[in-house]
This record gives sequence, structure tokens and C-alpha cells, in this order.
Amino acid sequence: MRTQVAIIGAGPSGLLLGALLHKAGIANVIVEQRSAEYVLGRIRAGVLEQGTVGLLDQVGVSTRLHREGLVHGGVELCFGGARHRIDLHALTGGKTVTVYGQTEVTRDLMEARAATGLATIYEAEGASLHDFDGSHPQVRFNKDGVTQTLDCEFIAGCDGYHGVSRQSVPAGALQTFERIYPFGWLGVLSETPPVSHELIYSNHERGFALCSMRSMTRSRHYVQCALDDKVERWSDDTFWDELRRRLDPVAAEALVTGPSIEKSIAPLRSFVAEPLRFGRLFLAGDAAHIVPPTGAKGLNLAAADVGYLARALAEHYAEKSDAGIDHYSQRALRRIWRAERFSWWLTSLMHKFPETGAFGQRMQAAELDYLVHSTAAATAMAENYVGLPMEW
Ligand code: FAS
Ligand code: PHB
Repeated sequence: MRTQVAIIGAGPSGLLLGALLHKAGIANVIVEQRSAEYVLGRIRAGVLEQGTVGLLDQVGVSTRLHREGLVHGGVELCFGGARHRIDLHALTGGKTVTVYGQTEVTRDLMEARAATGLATIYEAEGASLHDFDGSHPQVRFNKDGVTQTLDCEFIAGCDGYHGVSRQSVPAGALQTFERIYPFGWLGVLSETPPVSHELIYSNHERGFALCSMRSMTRSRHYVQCALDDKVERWSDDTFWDELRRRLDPVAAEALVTGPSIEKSIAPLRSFVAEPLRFGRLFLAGDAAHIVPPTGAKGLNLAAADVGYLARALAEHYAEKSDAGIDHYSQRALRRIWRAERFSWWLTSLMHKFPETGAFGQRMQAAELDYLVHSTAAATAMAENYVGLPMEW
């Protein structure tokens, strides 16, 4: 097999990159280790920045998003028993975010790709990357017991944090930066109406909580839990009772509970690998970086990465210029680090850190008080939450 760009991973990064390259007339093949059903079964992000929506518009995969997505002009912070709205729309000159699950984005991209006839090789096992620091890169994998070789001109590592791409880079060529948080998020998906029409982020002495949604009939809630906690310890009733304790009285009263249709615990970490380019191999999305989900940046950063990468590869093929691919890593990392900072800041502000003690709690209370009473502070939060400009 031969193509121009081999993409490792059929998550949102790989699928969106494939769609952007196809629009630019660049042939690409996606190699994915799991089945399409498995990929769709992962419940993850829920908030899209305008830049991400714009990229989906660009590849013609946003019809359902515009029909079913919920456009939000604000977000609420809950602390000290009361809620305070951050008016994103007013503070950012009209910007908004769209609530539309990552699962739906992935489904839309998968269906669009299937319609193009582009090759997506699911259940491709044991992928290995070769000669990406030379001029004839290859991806080898096993499909149905047969070893296959994909000759290509570039490889895009869109295979997530545990993928093979970053691990294929010689250790000395990569510098990594990491912070692991001393807690996780227990998330529950339920066919229940959202407690409010916008998201609620709660800083409570018992721990962080988040009330999000997927539609006006399907909710996604999270509570901060111990790093070594187990899903089995959390019955639905235990979860709802704990969530209710971490909300203001009005929200606690309005909360409609119901059976969980998905329940899982995710660890939280900040992680960045530098640089993002190694010869003809490029890293994008979670293969390159991880953010704690507090700032809703993970999926949006992945979209920005592949937006930059697709533009750089289009320049290489159409204009015979390598300026874009030479600049990709530096350009993507500038946005990545700004999102890492915002995600770390909001995580540090909203979660319970026992090790920081009473003084740490007072610092959080003072910052939250300042945030909701200072236009300058609220603007800083708002412009990061809606997404900083893409700076093409
Ligand atoms: P992904 O991990 O989504 O996709 C990588 C793909 O590569 C997968 O399909 C995998 O099977 C495949 N792959 C891996 N190794 C391979 C190999 N060797 N060969 C072939 N294929 C391989 N972000 C938010 O903004 N908000 C959230 O609330 C949020 N919650 C999250 C919860 C969890 C548990 C996790 C893990 C992440 C969460 N994220 C959240 C971040 C998440 O949405 C990611 O940013 C997003 O999935 C990034 O997409 P990809 O870069 O495509 O990586
Ligand atoms: C979600 O809906 O899953 C979600 C929303 C906002 C976040 C994190 C997760 O910050």
C-alpha cells in the first residue's frame, strides 16, 4: 500500500486531519488499533471552541453539530453556597462555546470519511513506524494475521497518550513535561435533564464537581475523587448524593437523578512532549499533550494541532514550501502551553488540595472572589475558556 500521509489513530485528531488533508487533495490512510465501535464507545469531551467548530465547518462535517449542539454564552462558578455567572459572550466580544459530545464529533467524522471512500484500517495491530527520519517512511501493522506495509511520505502520530508514535521517537530527541494531580474525576452519563442551561463548575470543601450535558435530556456530571478510588464503590445513589452536597441549594434542589448509562474514573495530568516533529513524523493531539479536563481544552487543542498540520502539509504539496512543516512544532506548542497553563490554573483553583491546608483554601476563596468581582479577571478567564485565537 502507498499513500502521501499515513495517520496513526482514528480518534478526533486523526479523523479531522484526514478530512482536512482530503479537502486539500492530499491522499491519506488511517491506521487504527481498535474497532470503530470501540472508538465510539469512549465518553470524553463535551465542549467545542469556535475554532474547532470552524474546522468542522471547513470539512463539511458540522450539519448535525449546528442542528443539535447547544451554544453557550456563559458558564457558572459555584462556591460559598452561591453561583456566579461568567458572561463569556459579553466579555469576549460575542464569542461562545458549543456543547456537543466528542462521541458525536467522532461519529460525524467517521461517517463523512466513509462517504469519501478513504481507507481507515480498523483493528490494525502492532503498528510500527520506520524511516521517518529518512526519505521513505513506512508504517507496518498486522491486519487479520497478515503483516502489511504502508509506504508514505509523512506520518502523523494521532494515536493518543498511550500510542506508538511518541514512543517511536528516540528518547534523546524528546523532552517531556508532566504534572500528575493527586485526584481523579468520577464521571456519570445519564438520560436526565441538565440541572441548569449552562455548565456549573463547583469548588466545594468536599471536592470539585461539574454539571455538564450532552443535550437537554442527557447530562454529564463529574465529582473529584481519590486517585485510588474505584467505580465499584460508587452506586448511582452514592454519586447523586455526593454531587448534591457539592452544589448550591438551588442547583441541589433542581438536580434530577436517574440511572447511569456510563460511569468511569479518569486520572488527571498535565503533559507536553517537545518538539512535535521528527523528520517526517509529526505528533498531534493527545499523542503530544494532555490537559486536565477542567478547562475543556483537550479535544480543542487536538483540533488546533491538526489544523496547523494540515495547513503545513498543504503548503508543502501545493506550494512546494516547507516553511509550514518547519514551523509546525513551534506554532502548535505556543498554543499548547497557553492551554496547559489555563487548564492547570482552573484545576488548581477549583479542586480540593488537602496538602495546601487552610491557607490554600483561603487563597482559592480570595481568587474566586476576585474573579467574579473583577471585569479584568473574568475577561482573562473568558478569553481562555472560549479559546484563544488560532493565529494561522
Ligand atoms: P484519542 O486518544 O482520542 O485517539 C487516539 C486513537 O489512536 C484511539 O482511537 C486509539 O485507539 C488509537 N491508537 C492508540 N495507539 C495506537 C496504535 N499503536 N496503533 C493504532 N492506533 C492507536 N477533553 C476535553 O476537552 N474534555 C473532557 O471532558 C475530556 N475528558 C476526557 C476523559 C478521558 C478518560 C480521557 C482519556 C480524555 C478526556 N479528554 C477530554 C481529552 C480527550 O477528549 C482528548 O483530548 C481527545 O480524545 C484527543 O483526541 P486524539 O488526539 O484523537 O486522541
Ligand atoms: C464534559 O461535558 O464532559 C465536560 C465539559 C467541560 C469540561 C470537562 C468535561 O471542562
